[in-house]
Amino acid sequence: MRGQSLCDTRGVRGRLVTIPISHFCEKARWALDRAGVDYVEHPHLQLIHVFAARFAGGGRTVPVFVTDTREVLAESADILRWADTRVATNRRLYPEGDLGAQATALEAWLDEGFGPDGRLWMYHGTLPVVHEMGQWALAGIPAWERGVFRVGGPAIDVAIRRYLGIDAAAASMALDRVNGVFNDIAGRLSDGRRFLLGDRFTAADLTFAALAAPMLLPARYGSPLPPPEAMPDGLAREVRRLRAHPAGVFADRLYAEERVPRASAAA
Ligand SMILES: N[C@@H](CCC(=O)N[C@@H](CS)C(=O)NCC(=O)O)C(=O)O
Repeated sequence: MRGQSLCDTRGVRGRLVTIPISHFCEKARWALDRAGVDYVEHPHLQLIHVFAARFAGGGRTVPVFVTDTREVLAESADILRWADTRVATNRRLYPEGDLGAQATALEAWLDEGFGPDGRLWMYHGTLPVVHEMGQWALAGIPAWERGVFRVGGPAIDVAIRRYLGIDAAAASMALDRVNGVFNDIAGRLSDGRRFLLGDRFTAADLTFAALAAPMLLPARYGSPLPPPEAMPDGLAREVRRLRAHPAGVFADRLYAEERVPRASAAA
């Protein structure tokens, strides 16, 4: 739990169950932060998150957002839509009409392939050095779960690999597909437009930038991420290459211009 004690929930509009470094959780955090929603984050270790997600009323994935009226939103896209009801019409991530439909379609495409592919590639490279990732992977998670991480290193590696079907061949194919998405995004922007669907920031832009985080390690991410120097060499090389790619430069600009920090985190 961040920026607030366990007991102090005054003014809280919801609770967000996360794996803190998860990019799907970042996607939800970004939308909630942008809408100025006050919420408490409940960060958990990978695999333990399944119990936390179920306990909150969701499925086996995070983010899960529980609103102050006890509505349970267990898909990041549903959290974005809920957050969108809290912003002025001209700032909506899903504008009315065709633009909104296009934003929805691009978001779904990125959620389906790009998100899982980037995660698989990143885990394949970092699981061998999982203990060196502790200071980032464990940000804000409960003490007993940190204990599980410390004693369970090799077992965590095996368990996550099995759970997500990670091996060298899968990681290499995932990186190929990630490169394809970066090229696709760059192609969409090649006519000089400011955002993926024109001159307005939508759910498609937010989703691309958040889900690109394993490849770009943005400094303004809503949970601490390692710098490239802390990553294994092969990963660091790819991060630097993709940061320089036009789609990487675009995501970096979105983080600089659109990623407002969480209101209560600054307090
Ligand atoms: N479609 C879901 C995907 C979320 C997702 O894949 N979350 C990951 C963390 S990055 C997770 O919980 N993975 C565990 C699992 O798939 O069981 C969403 O958009 O919320």
